[in-house]
Amino acid sequence: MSYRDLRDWLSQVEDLGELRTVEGADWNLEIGAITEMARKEAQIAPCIVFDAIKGYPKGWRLAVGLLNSIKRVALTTDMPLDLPTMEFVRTWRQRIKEMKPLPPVQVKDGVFMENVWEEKDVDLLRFPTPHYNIGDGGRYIGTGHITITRDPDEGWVNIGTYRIMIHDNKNLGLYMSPGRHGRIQMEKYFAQGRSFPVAVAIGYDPLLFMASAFEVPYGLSEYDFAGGLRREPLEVVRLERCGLPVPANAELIIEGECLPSERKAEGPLGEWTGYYASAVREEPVIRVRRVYFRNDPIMTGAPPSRPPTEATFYKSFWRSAMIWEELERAGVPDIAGVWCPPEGNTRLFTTVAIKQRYPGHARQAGMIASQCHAAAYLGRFTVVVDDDIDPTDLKDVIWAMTTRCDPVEDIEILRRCWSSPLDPILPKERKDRDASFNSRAVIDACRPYEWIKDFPASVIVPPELAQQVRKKWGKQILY
Ligand SMILES: Cc1cc2nc3c(=O)[nH]c(=O)nc-3n(C[C@H](O)[C@H](O)[C@H](O)COP(=O)(O)O)c2cc1C
Ligand SMILES: [Mn+2]
Repeated sequence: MSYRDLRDWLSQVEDLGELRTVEGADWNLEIGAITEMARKEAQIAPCIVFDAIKGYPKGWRLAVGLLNSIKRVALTTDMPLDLPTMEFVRTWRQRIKEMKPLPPVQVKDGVFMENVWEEKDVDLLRFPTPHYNIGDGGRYIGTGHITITRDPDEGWVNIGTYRIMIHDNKNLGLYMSPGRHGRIQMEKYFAQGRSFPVAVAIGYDPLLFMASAFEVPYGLSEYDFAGGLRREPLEVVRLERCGLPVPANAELIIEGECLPSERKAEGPLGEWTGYYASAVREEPVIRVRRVYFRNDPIMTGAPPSRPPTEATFYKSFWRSAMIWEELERAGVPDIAGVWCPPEGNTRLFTTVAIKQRYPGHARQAGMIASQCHAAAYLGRFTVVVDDDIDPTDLKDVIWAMTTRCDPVEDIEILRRCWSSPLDPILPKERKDRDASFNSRAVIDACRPYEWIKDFPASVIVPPELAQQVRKKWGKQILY
Protein backbone atom coordinates (compact mmCIF):
# COMPACT_ATOMS: atom_id res chain seq x y z
CA MET A 1 0.00 0.00 0.00
CA SER A 2 1.35 3.39 -0.91
CA TYR A 3 0.20 5.33 2.18
CA ARG A 4 0.50 4.79 5.93
CA ASP A 5 -2.34 6.76 7.50
CA LEU A 6 -4.80 9.56 6.91
CA ARG A 7 -2.16 12.29 7.08
CA ASP A 8 0.05 10.55 4.58
CA TRP A 9 -3.00 9.89 2.38
CA LEU A 10 -3.92 13.60 2.48
CA SER A 11 -0.43 14.66 1.49
CA GLN A 12 -0.53 12.29 -1.49
CA VAL A 13 -3.90 13.74 -2.48
CA GLU A 14 -2.29 17.17 -2.32
CA ASP A 15 0.40 15.92 -4.73
CA LEU A 16 -2.38 14.82 -7.07
CA GLY A 17 -3.69 18.40 -6.98
CA GLU A 18 -7.03 17.29 -5.51
CA LEU A 19 -6.82 18.80 -2.01
CA ARG A 20 -8.25 22.18 -0.95
CA THR A 21 -8.01 23.86 2.46
CA VAL A 22 -10.75 26.17 3.63
CA GLU A 23 -10.24 28.40 6.67
CA GLY A 24 -12.86 30.28 8.64
CA ALA A 25 -16.00 28.38 7.55
CA ASP A 26 -18.93 28.17 9.97
CA TRP A 27 -19.82 24.70 11.29
CA ASN A 28 -23.44 25.82 11.14
CA LEU A 29 -24.63 25.13 7.55
CA GLU A 30 -21.64 26.69 5.78
CA ILE A 31 -19.45 23.57 5.85
CA GLY A 32 -22.43 21.53 4.61
CA ALA A 33 -23.06 23.97 1.77
CA ILE A 34 -19.38 24.05 0.73
CA THR A 35 -19.22 20.23 0.81
CA GLU A 36 -22.32 19.96 -1.37
CA MET A 37 -21.39 22.67 -3.84
CA ALA A 38 -17.78 21.54 -4.25
CA ARG A 39 -18.86 18.12 -5.41
CA LYS A 40 -21.66 19.45 -7.61
CA GLU A 41 -19.89 22.37 -9.21
CA ALA A 42 -16.17 21.53 -9.37
CA GLN A 43 -14.82 19.68 -12.44
CA ILE A 44 -13.23 17.09 -10.17
CA ALA A 45 -14.80 17.13 -6.72
CA PRO A 46 -11.92 17.98 -4.36
CA CYS A 47 -11.14 16.58 -0.94
CA ILE A 48 -11.59 19.54 1.41
CA VAL A 49 -9.90 20.08 4.74
CA PHE A 50 -11.62 22.68 6.91
CA ASP A 51 -9.33 24.43 9.36
CA ALA A 52 -9.82 27.30 11.82
CA ILE A 53 -13.52 26.50 11.83
CA LYS A 54 -15.53 29.40 13.27
CA GLY A 55 -15.29 29.35 17.08
CA TYR A 56 -12.70 26.53 17.10
CA PRO A 57 -8.91 26.48 17.37
CA LYS A 58 -6.74 26.36 14.26
CA GLY A 59 -5.40 22.87 13.80
CA TRP A 60 -8.62 21.07 14.81
CA ARG A 61 -9.65 20.04 11.33
CA LEU A 62 -12.41 18.26 9.44
CA ALA A 63 -11.83 16.51 6.09
CA VAL A 64 -14.75 15.81 3.74
CA GLY A 65 -15.18 14.43 0.22
CA LEU A 66 -12.26 12.04 0.60
CA LEU A 67 -13.35 9.42 -1.94
CA ASN A 68 -14.99 11.66 -4.49
CA SER A 69 -12.67 11.09 -7.46
CA ILE A 70 -11.50 8.02 -9.34
CA LYS A 71 -7.85 8.85 -8.59
CA ARG A 72 -8.54 9.03 -4.84
CA VAL A 73 -10.49 5.77 -4.93
CA ALA A 74 -7.54 4.26 -6.83
CA LEU A 75 -5.02 5.63 -4.30
CA THR A 76 -7.08 4.18 -1.45
CA THR A 77 -7.47 0.75 -3.01
CA ASP A 78 -3.94 0.49 -4.40
CA MET A 79 -5.08 0.47 -8.02
CA PRO A 80 -3.46 2.21 -11.02
CA LEU A 81 -4.40 5.90 -11.01
CA ASP A 82 -5.28 6.17 -14.68
CA LEU A 83 -7.63 3.28 -15.44
CA PRO A 84 -10.78 4.04 -17.44
CA THR A 85 -13.88 3.49 -15.26
CA MET A 86 -14.98 0.18 -16.82
CA GLU A 87 -11.44 -1.21 -16.60
CA PHE A 88 -11.35 -0.19 -12.95
CA VAL A 89 -14.57 -2.15 -12.28
CA ARG A 90 -13.21 -5.20 -14.12
CA THR A 91 -9.93 -5.19 -12.18
CA TRP A 92 -11.58 -4.39 -8.86
CA ARG A 93 -13.95 -7.31 -9.28
CA GLN A 94 -10.99 -9.63 -9.69
CA ARG A 95 -9.35 -8.16 -6.57
CA ILE A 96 -12.47 -8.66 -4.41
CA LYS A 97 -12.86 -12.20 -5.73
CA GLU A 98 -9.29 -13.21 -4.98
CA MET A 99 -9.05 -11.34 -1.67
CA LYS A 100 -8.21 -13.45 1.40
CA PRO A 101 -9.27 -11.86 4.71
CA LEU A 102 -6.36 -10.89 6.96
CA PRO A 103 -6.95 -10.36 10.69
CA PRO A 104 -5.45 -7.24 12.29
CA VAL A 105 -2.42 -7.28 14.56
CA GLN A 106 -2.58 -5.80 18.04
CA VAL A 107 -0.11 -3.07 19.01
CA LYS A 108 0.32 -1.30 22.33
CA ASP A 109 0.05 2.34 21.41
CA GLY A 110 -1.97 4.46 19.04
CA VAL A 111 -1.37 8.03 17.90
CA PHE A 112 -4.77 8.95 19.35
CA MET A 113 -3.43 8.45 22.88
CA GLU A 114 -1.80 11.89 22.93
CA ASN A 115 -4.85 13.31 24.74
CA VAL A 116 -7.31 11.50 26.99
CA TRP A 117 -10.51 12.87 28.51
CA GLU A 118 -11.98 10.85 31.35
CA GLU A 119 -15.75 10.85 31.70
CA LYS A 120 -15.94 13.92 33.94
CA ASP A 121 -13.89 15.94 31.42
CA VAL A 122 -15.64 14.75 28.26
CA ASP A 123 -16.96 17.70 26.26
CA LEU A 124 -17.96 16.62 22.76
CA LEU A 125 -18.89 20.17 21.84
CA ARG A 126 -15.20 21.08 21.79
CA PHE A 127 -14.88 19.28 18.45
CA PRO A 128 -15.84 21.33 15.38
CA THR A 129 -18.83 19.21 14.34
CA PRO A 130 -21.00 20.49 11.51
CA HIS A 131 -24.73 20.97 11.35
CA TYR A 132 -24.61 20.01 7.68
CA ASN A 133 -28.00 20.77 6.15
CA ILE A 134 -30.86 23.01 7.10
CA GLY A 135 -33.36 20.19 7.65
CA ASP A 136 -31.04 18.14 9.88
CA GLY A 137 -32.08 17.57 13.48
CA GLY A 138 -28.67 18.37 14.96
CA ARG A 139 -24.88 18.30 14.67
CA TYR A 140 -23.60 14.99 13.29
CA ILE A 141 -20.14 13.96 14.51
CA GLY A 142 -20.55 10.55 12.87
CA THR A 143 -21.02 10.38 9.09
CA GLY A 144 -17.50 9.59 7.85
CA HIS A 145 -16.59 7.43 10.82
CA ILE A 146 -16.64 3.78 11.90
CA THR A 147 -18.61 2.23 14.76
CA ILE A 148 -16.78 -0.72 16.33
CA THR A 149 -18.69 -3.35 18.31
CA ARG A 150 -18.33 -6.99 19.30
CA ASP A 151 -20.72 -9.93 19.19
CA PRO A 152 -21.33 -10.94 22.83
CA ASP A 153 -21.67 -14.65 22.00
CA GLU A 154 -19.39 -15.22 19.03
CA GLY A 155 -16.75 -12.61 19.82
CA TRP A 156 -16.25 -11.26 16.27
CA VAL A 157 -15.80 -7.54 15.79
CA ASN A 158 -18.06 -5.63 13.44
CA ILE A 159 -17.44 -2.24 11.89
CA GLY A 160 -20.24 -0.19 10.41
CA THR A 161 -20.91 3.41 9.47
CA TYR A 162 -24.09 4.27 11.37
CA ARG A 163 -24.84 7.95 11.80
CA ILE A 164 -24.12 9.63 15.14
CA MET A 165 -25.75 12.83 16.36
CA ILE A 166 -24.60 14.95 19.29
CA HIS A 167 -27.33 15.16 21.97
CA ASP A 168 -25.17 17.11 24.43
CA ASN A 169 -21.56 17.28 25.61
CA LYS A 170 -21.52 13.69 26.94
CA ASN A 171 -24.24 11.85 24.98
CA LEU A 172 -24.65 10.77 21.36
CA GLY A 173 -27.55 9.36 19.32
CA LEU A 174 -26.87 6.26 17.20
CA TYR A 175 -29.06 5.09 14.32
CA MET A 176 -28.66 1.54 13.03
CA SER A 177 -31.32 0.22 10.62
CA PRO A 178 -32.86 -3.22 11.18
CA GLY A 179 -30.59 -5.98 9.95
CA ARG A 180 -27.35 -4.04 10.40
CA HIS A 181 -24.71 -6.18 12.06
CA GLY A 182 -24.09 -3.64 14.83
CA ARG A 183 -27.80 -3.62 15.60
CA ILE A 184 -28.00 -7.42 15.76
CA GLN A 185 -25.10 -7.36 18.25
CA MET A 186 -26.76 -4.63 20.31
CA GLU A 187 -30.01 -6.59 20.47
CA LYS A 188 -28.08 -9.60 21.80
CA TYR A 189 -26.56 -7.53 24.63
CA PHE A 190 -29.92 -6.00 25.48
CA ALA A 191 -31.64 -9.42 25.50
CA GLN A 192 -29.10 -10.43 28.16
CA GLY A 193 -29.87 -7.24 30.11
CA ARG A 194 -26.34 -5.93 29.48
CA SER A 195 -25.24 -2.54 28.22
CA PHE A 196 -23.72 -2.43 24.74
CA PRO A 197 -20.07 -1.27 24.48
CA VAL A 198 -19.35 0.95 21.48
CA ALA A 199 -16.15 2.53 20.16
CA VAL A 200 -16.23 5.17 17.45
CA ALA A 201 -13.20 6.10 15.34
CA ILE A 202 -13.17 9.35 13.38
CA GLY A 203 -10.27 10.11 11.04
CA TYR A 204 -8.38 6.98 9.82
CA ASP A 205 -7.34 5.06 6.72
CA PRO A 206 -10.12 5.74 4.16
CA LEU A 207 -9.99 2.10 3.05
CA LEU A 208 -11.52 1.17 6.38
CA PHE A 209 -14.34 3.65 5.79
CA MET A 210 -15.04 1.93 2.45
CA ALA A 211 -15.15 -1.49 4.09
CA SER A 212 -17.23 -0.19 6.99
CA ALA A 213 -19.96 1.13 4.71
CA PHE A 214 -20.11 -1.87 2.40
CA GLU A 215 -22.04 -5.12 2.73
CA VAL A 216 -19.33 -7.39 4.11
CA PRO A 217 -20.91 -10.78 5.06
CA TYR A 218 -22.24 -11.30 8.59
CA GLY A 219 -19.62 -12.82 10.89
CA LEU A 220 -16.65 -11.54 8.88
CA SER A 221 -14.92 -8.59 10.52
CA GLU A 222 -14.47 -5.57 8.28
CA TYR A 223 -10.97 -5.31 9.82
CA ASP A 224 -10.06 -8.67 8.26
CA PHE A 225 -11.74 -7.68 5.00
CA ALA A 226 -9.88 -4.35 4.77
CA GLY A 227 -6.61 -6.09 5.75
CA GLY A 228 -7.17 -8.52 2.88
CA LEU A 229 -7.73 -5.68 0.43
CA ARG A 230 -4.69 -3.84 1.78
CA ARG A 231 -2.72 -7.09 1.51
CA GLU A 232 -1.26 -6.37 4.96
CA PRO A 233 -2.89 -6.60 8.40
CA LEU A 234 -4.21 -3.42 9.98
CA GLU A 235 -2.80 -2.36 13.35
CA VAL A 236 -5.26 -2.09 16.20
CA VAL A 237 -5.06 -1.08 19.85
CA ARG A 238 -7.25 -2.80 22.42
CA LEU A 239 -9.01 -0.14 24.48
CA GLU A 240 -8.42 -0.61 28.16
CA ARG A 241 -11.99 0.07 29.38
CA CYS A 242 -14.17 -1.84 26.91
CA GLY A 243 -11.63 -4.15 25.26
CA LEU A 244 -12.69 -3.15 21.73
CA PRO A 245 -9.94 -2.97 19.09
CA VAL A 246 -9.60 0.42 17.39
CA PRO A 247 -7.31 1.49 14.51
CA ALA A 248 -3.90 2.47 15.93
CA ASN A 249 -3.62 5.34 13.45
CA ALA A 250 -7.05 6.88 14.22
CA GLU A 251 -7.18 10.58 15.00
CA LEU A 252 -10.10 10.54 17.43
CA ILE A 253 -11.66 7.72 19.46
CA ILE A 254 -14.90 7.91 21.42
CA GLU A 255 -15.58 5.11 23.86
CA GLY A 256 -18.98 4.58 25.44
CA GLU A 257 -21.96 2.33 25.97
CA CYS A 258 -25.67 2.16 25.22
CA LEU A 259 -27.93 1.23 28.12
CA PRO A 260 -30.69 -1.30 27.36
CA SER A 261 -33.57 0.93 28.38
CA GLU A 262 -32.40 4.28 27.11
CA ARG A 263 -33.76 5.93 23.93
CA LYS A 264 -33.89 9.49 22.71
CA ALA A 265 -35.28 11.26 19.60
CA GLU A 266 -32.67 11.04 16.82
CA GLY A 267 -32.70 12.67 13.38
CA PRO A 268 -33.55 13.64 10.85
CA LEU A 269 -30.42 13.67 8.70
CA GLY A 270 -30.50 14.12 4.91
CA GLU A 271 -30.57 10.55 3.54
CA TRP A 272 -28.70 8.90 0.69
CA THR A 273 -31.71 9.23 -1.61
CA GLY A 274 -31.43 13.02 -1.27
CA TYR A 275 -34.55 13.35 0.91
CA TYR A 276 -35.73 13.31 4.49
CA ALA A 277 -38.05 10.38 3.82
CA SER A 278 -38.06 8.55 7.15
CA ALA A 279 -39.30 9.96 10.42
CA VAL A 280 -37.50 11.08 13.61
CA ARG A 281 -37.32 8.02 15.89
CA GLU A 282 -36.43 7.12 19.43
CA GLU A 283 -32.97 5.56 19.09
CA PRO A 284 -30.22 4.31 21.42
CA VAL A 285 -27.95 6.78 23.23
CA ILE A 286 -24.17 6.35 23.53
CA ARG A 287 -23.10 7.49 26.98
CA VAL A 288 -19.52 8.59 26.42
CA ARG A 289 -17.08 7.29 29.04
CA ARG A 290 -13.75 8.34 27.56
CA VAL A 291 -12.37 10.29 24.59
CA TYR A 292 -8.90 10.03 23.06
CA PHE A 293 -7.49 12.27 20.36
CA ARG A 294 -4.32 13.12 18.56
CA ASN A 295 -2.89 16.63 18.91
CA ASP A 296 -4.60 18.82 16.32
CA PRO A 297 -6.94 16.03 15.27
CA ILE A 298 -8.27 15.65 11.74
CA MET A 299 -11.88 14.50 11.85
CA THR A 300 -13.60 13.03 8.79
CA GLY A 301 -17.14 13.58 7.53
CA ALA A 302 -19.21 12.10 4.69
CA PRO A 303 -22.75 13.46 4.98
CA PRO A 304 -25.27 11.54 2.89
CA SER A 305 -27.24 13.82 0.57
CA ARG A 306 -28.73 14.20 -2.87
CA PRO A 307 -26.54 12.04 -5.13
CA PRO A 308 -23.91 11.96 -6.37
CA THR A 309 -22.09 12.09 -3.04
CA GLU A 310 -18.80 10.73 -1.85
CA ALA A 311 -20.41 7.51 -0.66
CA THR A 312 -22.26 6.93 -3.91
CA PHE A 313 -19.15 7.71 -5.90
CA TYR A 314 -16.92 4.99 -4.53
CA LYS A 315 -19.79 2.55 -4.04
CA SER A 316 -20.37 2.61 -7.79
CA PHE A 317 -17.16 0.64 -8.24
CA TRP A 318 -18.04 -1.92 -5.58
CA ARG A 319 -21.64 -2.48 -6.53
CA SER A 320 -20.92 -2.71 -10.26
CA ALA A 321 -18.19 -5.28 -9.58
CA MET A 322 -20.47 -7.33 -7.31
CA ILE A 323 -23.42 -7.37 -9.73
CA TRP A 324 -21.10 -8.38 -12.57
CA GLU A 325 -19.80 -11.23 -10.45
CA GLU A 326 -23.32 -12.38 -9.51
CA LEU A 327 -24.49 -12.25 -13.15
CA GLU A 328 -21.64 -14.52 -14.18
CA ARG A 329 -22.26 -16.87 -11.30
CA ALA A 330 -25.90 -17.07 -12.40
CA GLY A 331 -24.64 -18.23 -15.80
CA VAL A 332 -25.24 -15.12 -17.93
CA PRO A 333 -22.60 -15.20 -20.69
CA ASP A 334 -20.82 -12.40 -22.56
CA ILE A 335 -21.17 -9.51 -20.15
CA ALA A 336 -19.16 -6.57 -21.45
CA GLY A 337 -19.66 -4.26 -18.48
CA VAL A 338 -21.81 -3.23 -15.52
CA TRP A 339 -22.15 0.26 -14.11
CA CYS A 340 -24.24 1.64 -11.26
CA PRO A 341 -23.74 5.37 -11.71
CA PRO A 342 -23.25 7.56 -8.62
CA GLU A 343 -26.02 9.81 -10.00
CA GLY A 344 -28.48 6.96 -9.39
CA ASN A 345 -27.04 6.45 -5.96
CA THR A 346 -25.62 3.10 -7.14
CA ARG A 347 -28.87 1.37 -6.16
CA LEU A 348 -31.51 3.10 -8.25
CA PHE A 349 -30.06 2.74 -11.76
CA THR A 350 -27.95 -0.07 -13.18
CA THR A 351 -26.70 -0.57 -16.72
CA VAL A 352 -25.49 -3.92 -18.03
CA ALA A 353 -23.81 -4.23 -21.43
CA ILE A 354 -23.88 -7.61 -23.18
CA LYS A 355 -22.91 -9.11 -26.47
CA GLN A 356 -26.26 -10.66 -27.41
CA ARG A 357 -25.89 -14.37 -28.09
CA TYR A 358 -29.41 -15.79 -28.14
CA PRO A 359 -33.06 -14.69 -27.91
CA GLY A 360 -33.94 -13.69 -24.35
CA HIS A 361 -30.32 -13.07 -23.36
CA ALA A 362 -31.03 -9.37 -22.74
CA ARG A 363 -34.10 -9.99 -20.53
CA GLN A 364 -32.24 -12.66 -18.59
CA ALA A 365 -29.36 -10.25 -17.89
CA GLY A 366 -31.79 -7.47 -16.92
CA MET A 367 -33.93 -9.55 -14.58
CA ILE A 368 -30.95 -11.01 -12.75
CA ALA A 369 -29.11 -7.68 -12.56
CA SER A 370 -32.27 -6.21 -11.04
CA GLN A 371 -32.74 -8.91 -8.39
CA CYS A 372 -29.35 -10.41 -7.48
CA HIS A 373 -28.13 -9.83 -3.91
CA ALA A 374 -25.97 -6.76 -4.58
CA ALA A 375 -28.89 -5.05 -6.36
CA ALA A 376 -32.05 -6.32 -4.72
CA TYR A 377 -32.52 -3.71 -1.97
CA LEU A 378 -34.31 -0.50 -2.94
CA GLY A 379 -33.63 -0.56 -6.69
CA ARG A 380 -35.57 1.14 -9.49
CA PHE A 381 -34.30 0.93 -13.08
CA THR A 382 -32.11 -1.67 -14.79
CA VAL A 383 -31.08 -1.02 -18.38
CA VAL A 384 -29.54 -3.60 -20.70
CA VAL A 385 -27.51 -2.32 -23.66
CA ASP A 386 -25.44 -3.84 -26.47
CA ASP A 387 -21.68 -4.03 -26.12
CA ASP A 388 -21.04 -1.06 -28.42
CA ILE A 389 -22.45 1.11 -25.61
CA ASP A 390 -20.21 2.16 -22.74
CA PRO A 391 -22.33 1.71 -19.57
CA THR A 392 -20.25 4.34 -17.76
CA ASP A 393 -21.22 6.97 -20.32
CA LEU A 394 -24.75 8.13 -19.48
CA LYS A 395 -24.96 9.95 -22.82
CA ASP A 396 -24.43 6.65 -24.60
CA VAL A 397 -26.90 4.85 -22.34
CA ILE A 398 -29.63 7.42 -22.98
CA TRP A 399 -28.94 7.24 -26.70
CA ALA A 400 -29.48 3.47 -26.56
CA MET A 401 -32.65 3.82 -24.48
CA THR A 402 -34.11 6.40 -26.80
CA THR A 403 -33.30 4.56 -30.03
CA ARG A 404 -33.23 0.80 -29.36
CA CYS A 405 -36.08 0.44 -26.90
CA ASP A 406 -39.77 0.33 -27.81
CA PRO A 407 -41.43 1.08 -24.46
CA VAL A 408 -44.49 -1.11 -25.00
CA GLU A 409 -42.35 -4.15 -25.85
CA ASP A 410 -39.18 -3.53 -23.95
CA ILE A 411 -40.03 -2.41 -20.42
CA GLU A 412 -40.83 -5.14 -17.90
CA ILE A 413 -42.33 -4.14 -14.56
CA LEU A 414 -41.63 -6.24 -11.45
CA ARG A 415 -43.96 -5.70 -8.51
CA ARG A 416 -43.64 -6.19 -4.73
CA CYS A 417 -39.85 -5.97 -4.65
CA TRP A 418 -37.67 -5.24 -1.59
CA SER A 419 -37.86 -1.60 -0.51
CA SER A 420 -37.58 0.36 2.75
CA PRO A 421 -39.11 3.29 4.66
CA LEU A 422 -36.33 5.42 3.16
CA ASP A 423 -37.87 5.05 -0.30
CA PRO A 424 -39.13 8.55 -1.14
CA ILE A 425 -41.78 7.32 -3.62
CA LEU A 426 -43.69 5.39 -0.97
CA PRO A 427 -46.55 7.32 0.61
CA LYS A 428 -46.86 7.07 4.38
CA GLU A 429 -49.45 4.30 4.30
CA ARG A 430 -47.11 2.08 2.24
CA LYS A 431 -44.09 2.66 4.46
CA ASP A 432 -43.88 -0.12 6.90
CA ARG A 433 -40.80 -0.60 9.04
CA ASP A 434 -40.90 -4.32 8.34
CA ALA A 435 -42.69 -4.60 5.01
CA SER A 436 -42.15 -1.90 2.40
CA PHE A 437 -42.44 -2.96 -1.24
CA ASN A 438 -41.73 -1.09 -4.47
CA SER A 439 -41.66 -1.88 -8.19
CA ARG A 440 -38.81 -2.14 -10.70
CA ALA A 441 -38.45 -1.51 -14.42
CA VAL A 442 -36.13 -3.64 -16.53
CA ILE A 443 -35.50 -1.72 -19.71
CA ASP A 444 -34.24 -3.69 -22.70
CA ALA A 445 -32.34 -1.12 -24.77
CA CYS A 446 -30.58 -3.69 -26.94
CA ARG A 447 -31.21 -3.87 -30.66
CA PRO A 448 -34.03 -6.42 -31.17
CA TYR A 449 -32.35 -9.81 -31.43
CA GLU A 450 -34.57 -11.17 -34.23
CA TRP A 451 -33.67 -8.44 -36.73
CA ILE A 452 -30.39 -7.23 -35.31
CA LYS A 453 -28.66 -7.67 -38.68
CA ASP A 454 -31.15 -5.31 -40.33
CA PHE A 455 -31.13 -2.73 -37.55
CA PRO A 456 -30.00 0.67 -38.92
CA ALA A 457 -26.23 1.00 -38.89
CA SER A 458 -24.83 3.36 -36.23
CA VAL A 459 -22.88 6.44 -37.18
CA ILE A 460 -19.37 5.82 -35.88
CA VAL A 461 -15.78 6.93 -36.26
CA PRO A 462 -13.88 3.63 -36.69
CA PRO A 463 -11.31 3.11 -33.90
CA GLU A 464 -8.29 3.11 -36.26
CA LEU A 465 -9.35 6.43 -37.76
CA ALA A 466 -10.03 7.84 -34.28
CA GLN A 467 -6.53 6.79 -33.25
CA GLN A 468 -4.97 8.49 -36.27
CA VAL A 469 -6.93 11.69 -35.68
CA ARG A 470 -5.99 11.73 -32.02
CA LYS A 471 -2.33 11.46 -32.95
CA LYS A 472 -2.45 14.03 -35.68
CA TRP A 473 -4.81 16.68 -34.32
CA GLY A 474 -5.55 15.64 -30.76
CA LYS A 475 -3.63 18.47 -29.08
CA GLN A 476 -5.32 21.05 -31.26
CA ILE A 477 -8.93 19.96 -31.05
CA LEU A 478 -9.47 17.56 -28.18
CA TYR A 479 -7.95 19.36 -25.18
C1 LIG B 1 -22.09 8.11 4.87
C2 LIG B 1 -22.87 6.90 5.27
C3 LIG B 1 -23.83 6.98 6.26
C4 LIG B 1 -24.55 5.85 6.67
N1 LIG B 1 -25.45 5.96 7.67
C5 LIG B 1 -26.10 4.87 8.11
C6 LIG B 1 -26.97 4.97 9.23
O1 LIG B 1 -27.17 6.03 9.80
N2 LIG B 1 -27.59 3.86 9.67
C7 LIG B 1 -27.42 2.66 9.05
O2 LIG B 1 -27.99 1.67 9.49
N3 LIG B 1 -26.60 2.52 7.95
C8 LIG B 1 -25.94 3.61 7.49
N4 LIG B 1 -25.09 3.50 6.41
C9 LIG B 1 -24.98 2.22 5.69
C10 LIG B 1 -24.10 1.20 6.41
O3 LIG B 1 -22.88 1.77 6.79
C11 LIG B 1 -23.80 0.00 5.50
O4 LIG B 1 -24.99 -0.62 5.15
C12 LIG B 1 -22.84 -1.00 6.13
O5 LIG B 1 -22.65 -2.07 5.24
C13 LIG B 1 -23.36 -1.55 7.43
O6 LIG B 1 -22.42 -2.44 8.01
P1 LIG B 1 -22.90 -3.85 8.56
O7 LIG B 1 -23.26 -4.65 7.32
O8 LIG B 1 -21.71 -4.39 9.27
O9 LIG B 1 -24.06 -3.61 9.43
C14 LIG B 1 -24.35 4.62 6.01
C15 LIG B 1 -23.40 4.55 5.00
C16 LIG B 1 -22.66 5.66 4.63
C17 LIG B 1 -21.63 5.55 3.55
MN1 LIG C 1 -20.59 -6.18 9.12
